[in-house]
Amino acid sequence: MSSKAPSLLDAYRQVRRHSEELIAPLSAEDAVTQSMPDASPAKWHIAHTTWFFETFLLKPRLAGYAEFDASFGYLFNSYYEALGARQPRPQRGMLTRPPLHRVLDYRLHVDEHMQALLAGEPDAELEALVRLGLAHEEQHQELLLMDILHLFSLSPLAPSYGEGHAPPACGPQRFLAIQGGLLGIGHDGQGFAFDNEAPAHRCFLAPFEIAESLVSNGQWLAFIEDGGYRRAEFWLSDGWAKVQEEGWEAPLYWRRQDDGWHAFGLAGLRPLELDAPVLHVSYYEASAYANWAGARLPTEMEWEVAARDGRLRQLYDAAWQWTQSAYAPYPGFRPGAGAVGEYNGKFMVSQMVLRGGACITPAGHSRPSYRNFFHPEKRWMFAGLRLARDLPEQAALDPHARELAEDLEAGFSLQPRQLSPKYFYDAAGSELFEAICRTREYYPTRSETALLKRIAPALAERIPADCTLVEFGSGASEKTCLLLDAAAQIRRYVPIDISPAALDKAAARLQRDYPALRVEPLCADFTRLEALPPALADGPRLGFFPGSTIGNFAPEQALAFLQGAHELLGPGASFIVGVDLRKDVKVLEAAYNDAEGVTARFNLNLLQRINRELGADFQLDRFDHLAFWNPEHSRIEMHLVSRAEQRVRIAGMEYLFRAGERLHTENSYKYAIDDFRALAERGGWLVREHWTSAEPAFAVFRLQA
Ligand code: AVI
Repeated sequence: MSSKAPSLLDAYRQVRRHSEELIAPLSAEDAVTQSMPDASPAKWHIAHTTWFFETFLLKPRLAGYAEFDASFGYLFNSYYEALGARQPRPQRGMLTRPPLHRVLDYRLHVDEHMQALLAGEPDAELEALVRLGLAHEEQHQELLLMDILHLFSLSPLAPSYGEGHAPPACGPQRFLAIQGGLLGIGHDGQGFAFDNEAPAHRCFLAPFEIAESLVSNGQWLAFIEDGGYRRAEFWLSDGWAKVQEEGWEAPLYWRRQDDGWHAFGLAGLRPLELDAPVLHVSYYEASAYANWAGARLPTEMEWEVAARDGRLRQLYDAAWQWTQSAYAPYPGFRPGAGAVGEYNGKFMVSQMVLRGGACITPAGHSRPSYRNFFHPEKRWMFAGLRLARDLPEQAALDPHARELAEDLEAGFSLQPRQLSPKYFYDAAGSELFEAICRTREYYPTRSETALLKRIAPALAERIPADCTLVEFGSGASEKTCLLLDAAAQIRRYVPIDISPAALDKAAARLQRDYPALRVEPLCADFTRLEALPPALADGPRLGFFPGSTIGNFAPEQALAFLQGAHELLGPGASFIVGVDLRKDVKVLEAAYNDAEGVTARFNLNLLQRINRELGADFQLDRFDHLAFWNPEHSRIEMHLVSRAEQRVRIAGMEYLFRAGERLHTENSYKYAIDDFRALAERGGWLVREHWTSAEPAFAVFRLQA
């Protein structure tokens, strides 16, 4: 079997044959009766689609073509003003003449001549018109089935047209998050589309979520049972008026019988299938249902963006889906020249857009940009609905979470994605960091502690009386005791930390162990602190920044921090800074890849925190910890690596992580003595002294303002 797209002539033959197959189950009486002004008899549909080819293709383009019947222009013109007077639409059912067999002869006549027209290589304009004629005929194939169903629904015999047009069942009613932004919609000109789908253009969408499946009969039943058709609060004003006027109690073809609800369809009257999509509801009903369900209808732009996302079910094979968009031209829309320009353009008012496709839509007829449209009260189409909801605005978050959300949004828009390591230190993260410090491989804490013990007397000698000790990123304040034990002249202690839990715990312990000390904890991001509260820091000041936390800043940030600390601590202050030193790569890499996996848990805890604080859905087992030495930048880098392609929802946004994609979570710069000395001096400090620990080497600097 060839997988090639059919030639134009083959496509023509297939579409035309399908129309004839559709009328095969009908009697001559079925084919001529008009059940309401909106519907047309089947005979009229198959004549009108033939008239389209005769009028727009054969007459203007096939030399010597003789019109089949001069009266047919009046009988089978639908709405083209440019082509003159026509049979009024509500009276198409009066056309008992020509008889059906003459209409079928008309089809044969036109088909023969179309074959002659398409025998050569058609030019682009001819091909475009034929494709329009075929798409038009496919629309009428669907209309024919809609109209037959309406006709049969009025028959006391409840006839069956036939099997084979059932929609697929609704699946899980999950909502899928779609990231907003400036997004493209509309047809890009590749392949056939109707004029109303163009021009392609961009529109701004706020983040939203949209249901994976359509609303089911079962859900609709719950709406009915909850008084949905009797409670004005769910309805638009026009819709409520319509419900009263028409006495609507259920979708168009639902019938309440002694043994429960039934639905009439092309296969006849059947017990209601609860997991089938609801069909034959008006826009007004769809909108009322959405209100009742605490949701809304999507806009047509949202629908199209979501359809292109690839995760929605029942897009084209179940029911047309009402949108909350009024049918209007796209920016820059121009109708085609001549009578075909009347095809779509003149209907762009008072109708609502439906997207997707239905179980009676010919296969392959629709596409993501397809715009169907009907008046809001119409119900005989195969119309259903898919719900949408706004995603909570970031404003709903508390200020801390909002800051995280904003930093995350900014960092995740970079390539590679990144997030500041300051977010590691929630309560669990602070404890995990303490656990890292106890691992065999993580030497900085041990090296620095040993060094501080050794030099504490020397440091104490240089600490002035009545001094205030200000510690940046104090965490558990463990190394602080080494200074406090050696220098009783320290009167006040100001630990500054971003984690309230760690801060409270450490402050309480120090207050207990050093009753003469005034402990004044300050919960803050010390990189953003512009001044110390005056009451907290009178007298000489001593800054303390151990642990090589300065290594978590990029060199320019480290410089800014040193300058800021100079300002904050003020004239005459001293500053004790711990700095990890460059060394053997094996030692460095082992320190960030401990065998127990504590560092990995610390790294992954960042995702846990985002889940908790921003309602995100990271699955921790779908990311790996990665830490390695980057010699070019003289730093250890930590990342989280996505194990597979996955989507993560965070604070109303959705992020795609490709397999192997990294989230950069931390840098830990390692210095040479001279490099740090130069940096401190650029930061405005005098480097008074430095000491180096035993291997693995770590340095402590004493700076003077
Ligand atoms: C706090 N900071 C100095 C530690 C470091 O070594 O960069 C944080 C850390 N990250 C992984 N292990 C420890």
